[in-house]
Amino acid sequence: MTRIFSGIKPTGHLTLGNYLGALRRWVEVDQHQADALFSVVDRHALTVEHDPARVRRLSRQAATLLLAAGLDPELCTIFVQSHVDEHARLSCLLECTATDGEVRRMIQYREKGTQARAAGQSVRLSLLTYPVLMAADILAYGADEVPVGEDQTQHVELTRDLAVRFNQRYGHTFTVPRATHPPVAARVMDLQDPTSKMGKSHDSGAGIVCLLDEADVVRKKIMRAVTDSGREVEYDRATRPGLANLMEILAGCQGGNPDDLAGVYESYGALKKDTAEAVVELLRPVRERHAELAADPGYVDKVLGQGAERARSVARPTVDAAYRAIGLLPA
Ligand code: AQP
Repeated sequence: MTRIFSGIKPTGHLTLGNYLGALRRWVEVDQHQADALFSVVDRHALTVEHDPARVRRLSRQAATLLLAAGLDPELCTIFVQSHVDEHARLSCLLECTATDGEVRRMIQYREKGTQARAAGQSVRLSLLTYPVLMAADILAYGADEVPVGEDQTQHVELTRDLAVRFNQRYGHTFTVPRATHPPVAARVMDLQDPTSKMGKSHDSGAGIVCLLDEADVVRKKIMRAVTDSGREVEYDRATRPGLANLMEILAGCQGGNPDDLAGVYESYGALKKDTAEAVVELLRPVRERHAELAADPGYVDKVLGQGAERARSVARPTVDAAYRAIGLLPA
């Protein structure tokens, strides 16, 4: 059976980008067709300036939202990364497999490092090594597939390179995984700056739709989305990124194709209105279920406890094998 691993960072409130780019497919497809493991990757949230209480709160909220969106602990494994030591154990071996040059090339490291310096903050060493920890997250589980948004493609490529290198040097230990992306809305853009990704840790609150935003807030954000001064509703990501983003969001909500929306709308206003209503309807059940689950934290804890136990049992043999293969004396 295909094994799938993917994760979500508790660096902010989960967004429509997380939902359309990753979470929805985990719920609708992956958990039914594969042995799927989904993790709140909390150690990744420590790679930038953070507030401990906020990370704890967001980790619980992210886990609750995974369940609210429809992940079923009877069908898949849901857990918190820091509850499973195998990630850290493997990460240190992969740091001895990766090179300084290849991790410095990662786009996210360069972008976030620049942002931190511009804000007068120091750049944490963990920001540089974060893709290696992500590789450990994936390789520890022998994942065949990693369903992610397009922004994670480079990190999954690095994971593949590390798996191949380790296997060649020390003998076959890891499955070489591949990234998979949703057919539409694999990269939802910020509504106020449609040339940047809608990211949960980004500054522009008005450009980001959060899964827990009230319906009226969602409507307001979408109605105020930046578009261009043209009139025709055409789909062209390169020249009309704001419009294309709205068309992708609407197509993503409806399970259609953004090209098919060209010619359907006579004005940007009408497109925005339908997009807003589609998003409100998409998120309504998630918000309602989240409210129920948030009132029962004991249930969420139980799911996470059982998930961590299963994750450990899957990861341990592979990580032990990697320790032996690389030359460490068995305990
Ligand atoms: N805008 C997006 N469009 C499509 N997919 C997206 N994903 C994230 N943003 C979009 C996908 O959601 C999964 C979890 O994402 P994450 O937690 O790793 O990253 P994030 O939400 O992008 O959070 P940050 O903190 O704002 O991240 P940075 O600043 O590092 O980009 C992934 O599958 C991701 O592809």
